[in-house]
Amino acid sequence: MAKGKVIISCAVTGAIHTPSMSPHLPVTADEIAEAAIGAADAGAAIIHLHARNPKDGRPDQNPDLYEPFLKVIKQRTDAVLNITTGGHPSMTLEERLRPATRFAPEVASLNMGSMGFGLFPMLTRYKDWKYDWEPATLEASRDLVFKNTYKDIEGLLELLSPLGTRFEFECYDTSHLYNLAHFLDRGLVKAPLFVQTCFGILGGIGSHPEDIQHMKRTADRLFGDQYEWSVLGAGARQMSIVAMAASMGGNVRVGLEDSLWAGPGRLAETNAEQVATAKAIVEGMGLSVATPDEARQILDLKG
Ligand code: KMH
Ligand code: ZN
Repeated sequence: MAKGKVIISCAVTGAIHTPSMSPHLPVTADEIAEAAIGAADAGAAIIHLHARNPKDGRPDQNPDLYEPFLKVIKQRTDAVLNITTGGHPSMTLEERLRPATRFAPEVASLNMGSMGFGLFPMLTRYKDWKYDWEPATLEASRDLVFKNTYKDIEGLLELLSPLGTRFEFECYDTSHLYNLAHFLDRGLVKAPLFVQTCFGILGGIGSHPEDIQHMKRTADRLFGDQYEWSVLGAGARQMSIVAMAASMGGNVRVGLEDSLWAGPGRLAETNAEQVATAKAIVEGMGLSVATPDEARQILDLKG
């Protein structure tokens, strides 16, 4: 594979942002499909997907809600589809695994450790926003553990690896990189590892440039040439993290799951807009963006 190919992933809706935070957050199957197709057309090779209940926008892991948008996205793009197994931190593991188990996607996310998951700063930081599903979800979030024990991770690998699904290993701090190295040592995961380092989630590492360098250095030391590095930045620093990682040889993830913003005080109107910005940053550095088939080759996906 030619050097300098950057894989752009786009996470189009996620489970954390709520409809009242942005009118542009995709909620229905049609909206999620349109968002994904727009992102793929704009240059995203991988689309990371969650479903929501169309009635109120809550994250929902009912596979029947995934089916219609998966079908349309497959018909209209050749993007690599990546289904969440994280769901929402308040869901049970069994619930979280239902869609990936049913659809055996090329890629599924795999969260590499348990952590506090701070949803509540949204309310205090953004005073005009309300958390749509309070009090239960917001109050519960103060006491919430995003549970990803060694047993959970092992069970997930045993369930999905035989289906040919490979993983976006979501690592929110250096401890998660060490957890991944542990599974590599035990032969339960195999290279090339697609390591998604996540910055700026309360409960994980921050989004300072030194945090990004530290995660990259640690991953380099643990995995050498056995991994592909990607970054995602939660919130307003999304694009500066894209720029920094691309300049350091990384792949990037954008999308409304991780940030609602297109610029200071300006909401992104589409996922495609963020993908186009990321692509311009990458190409402005003289690098080029990987096609879905190039991403398949780089990450050794089943296709
Ligand atoms: N929004 C990311 C920081 C998952 O879907 O498995 C977390 C995520 C988890 O993407
Ligand atoms: Zn996700």
